[in-house]
Amino acid sequence: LTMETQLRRALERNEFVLHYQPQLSLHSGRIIGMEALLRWQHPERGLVSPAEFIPLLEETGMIVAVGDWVLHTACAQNSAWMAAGLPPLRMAVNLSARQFRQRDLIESVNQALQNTGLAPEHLELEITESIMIQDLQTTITTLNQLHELGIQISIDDFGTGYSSLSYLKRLPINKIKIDQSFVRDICTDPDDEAIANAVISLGHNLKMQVIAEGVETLEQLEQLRAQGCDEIQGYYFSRPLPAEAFAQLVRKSL
Ligand code: G
Ligand code: G
Ligand code: MN
Ligand code: NA
Repeated sequence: LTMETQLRRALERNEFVLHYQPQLSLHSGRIIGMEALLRWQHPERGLVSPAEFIPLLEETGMIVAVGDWVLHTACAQNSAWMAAGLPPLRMAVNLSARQFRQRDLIESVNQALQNTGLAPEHLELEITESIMIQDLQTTITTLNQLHELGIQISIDDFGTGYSSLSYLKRLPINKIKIDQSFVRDICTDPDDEAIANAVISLGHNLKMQVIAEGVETLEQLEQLRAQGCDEIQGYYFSRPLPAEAFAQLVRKSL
């Protein structure tokens, strides 16, 4: 079977799963949200990373159907957790460029919220800088519509693409995610420390929150806290977890 056929079957056979990685506030020390990360539970190969199949989903356009499944599943899970008594958390979902450009994106997002009863402020959509530079006018319109729905918007992998600072000012962005490539050596490389400082100041001056990704050590956490970063995400606190393990971690940390 070709990979494409296998992926089509995976969706039909419900072989995709979401794992959830907690995001920690450096102000309160509490879990305030999570990022939904797609995995493929392959019958023979076990858990397959999205790095291996997202590019093909994008090429074939299947990312729209799979992305819809991700959106619905993540919203349903967040809604179920709240109904089960977990504190309100914000669920971040990755949007690929292709999904962002689909004509009925707003309708899909609205449907996901309606069908699951999730309040829009408990959903965050992660977009990349590449989205911002393609067809700016459409990007502005789409982001404004999402913002009007009450959804949070974050920029993923910030600093690795080609965003113009003037776009940041013109778009309704709530949060910047500092890419893990700048976090890795933040304690030893003065250039990375300077970049993180600049991104944190930029974000705060534009009234945005700043989260650092790929935090693997306490030293990195302390450094980021000292620099005024708002939130962290990374293996230091937790790897992405299956739903039940994530819920247990939240209950344990209450
Ligand atoms: O854990 P990690 O291997 O999960 O993710 C690898 C890459 O796949 C990252 O770039 C991440 O943004 C992307 N990714 C993970 N889940 C999704 C998803 O649901 N949709 C899209 N478009 N990308 C995802
Ligand atoms: O592209 P995006 O930022 O959405 O993808 C996040 C990716 O980073 C996922 O593959 C996720 O599993 C991975 N990740 C999350 N925390 C860490 C970490 O602390 N270290 C490393 N190396 N990767 C991480
Ligand atoms: Mn992401
Ligand atoms: Na990222």
